Amino acid sequence: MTQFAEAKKYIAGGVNSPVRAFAGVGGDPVFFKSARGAWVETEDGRRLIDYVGSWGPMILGHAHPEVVAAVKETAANGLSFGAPCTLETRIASMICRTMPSIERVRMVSSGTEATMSAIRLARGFTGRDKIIKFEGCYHGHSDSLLIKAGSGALTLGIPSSPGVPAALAEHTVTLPFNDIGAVQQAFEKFSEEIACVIVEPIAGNMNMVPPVAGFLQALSDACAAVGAILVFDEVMTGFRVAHGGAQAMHGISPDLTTLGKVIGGGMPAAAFGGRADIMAHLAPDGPVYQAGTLSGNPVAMAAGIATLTALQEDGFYARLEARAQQLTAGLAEIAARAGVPLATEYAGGMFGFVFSDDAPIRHYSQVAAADIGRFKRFFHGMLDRGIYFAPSAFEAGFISAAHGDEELELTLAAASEVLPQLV
Ligand code: KE4
Repeated sequence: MTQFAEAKKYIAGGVNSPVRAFAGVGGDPVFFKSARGAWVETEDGRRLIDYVGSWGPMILGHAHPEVVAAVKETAANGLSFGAPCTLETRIASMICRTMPSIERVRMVSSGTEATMSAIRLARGFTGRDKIIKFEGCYHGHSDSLLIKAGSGALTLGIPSSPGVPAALAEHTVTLPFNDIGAVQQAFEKFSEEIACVIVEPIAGNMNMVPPVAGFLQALSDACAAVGAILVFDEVMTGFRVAHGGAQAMHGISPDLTTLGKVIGGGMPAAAFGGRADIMAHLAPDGPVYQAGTLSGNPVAMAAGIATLTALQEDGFYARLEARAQQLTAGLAEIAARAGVPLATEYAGGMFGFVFSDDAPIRHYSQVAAADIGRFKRFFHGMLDRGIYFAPSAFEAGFISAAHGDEELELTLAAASEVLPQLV
């Protein structure tokens, strides 16, 4: 019996998160046994170069010695207290000092918790119900965010999953990402009904799609004009595309920010934070309730602190971005030589590639229209040669500080064999 079949006997769908099941690429998922640096060892004895990095957290590479040591040392002193500890204050100060828009922060255990809580806080602070999100952006699986556009962009949302009440979906308006006109129309129509806008400032859940010039500023201006809250979901981009995240890269100060992935260094930790006057509405100081047994867990904090400390190293992000540029330029060059249309993107340690001749990719519709069949063949061709990309055409990829010349050379050598087969 395969490991996947065994898993399916007990775990719904055989996985604890759907994207891991390989439904986006076909075949059975790879079971990982161990990981170190840029490499993973699989249960069936293979070594793979990993460009998923646990979907973003492993920015230093897997099993980084300083992170593992911090976890071991902290765990030996107790795994969870359910009481304040100074490790929470320490990581909070690191976050606030790195992202000046975050004047106060609250630690939670997942990105979903962070965005769900930020939405509730924005609704509680403004006394309004409507929220605006963007097609192709993913913010975790809380009810108000599992919503797709209704019949038209400006119609009220409809659930994108069973189990989400229509009555709740109606408070979410889903707009096309990077469409400034649609944002302006929505604000004209809903104006002071809008509690907040939530956006991935660089989208990483429709492959990788950067904001067009003026888009983020337009969101900031529109929110300010009607007293709505601008929420940057930086669960993926925070400490990933730049030390200060996408907000530092694009020079926009959101009212609230959500973080996750990198700040936990692989342990369950996420956060939301922002303007002190908004955060003052959060229990216990204010009426908006939010809580969590393992929020600020000392072991997770220790992993996050060790990670955020290591990435403060001089030139860390310049080296990371140079690798991402080298990888994507190499893939683009090989694809061009082979006559295979491939659009690539990168920002800091995050990258994307889409099999499309419609570059640059700036809209979800372009990703949806790309050649998914080619992506699947590329994914498996590379996996057969020991290179592990995200098992979905709608995900971004991640470079770590442990990806060096050897990993890039092996990756591009494999691509030189696979891409010409896709013509
Ligand atoms: P989590 O609840 O999975 O920790 O975070 C949700 C989330 C929120 N915001 C953004 C921008 C995110 O990318 C995510 C989660 N990202 C996915 C991968 N694109 C996690 C992988 C998975 O679902 O298994």
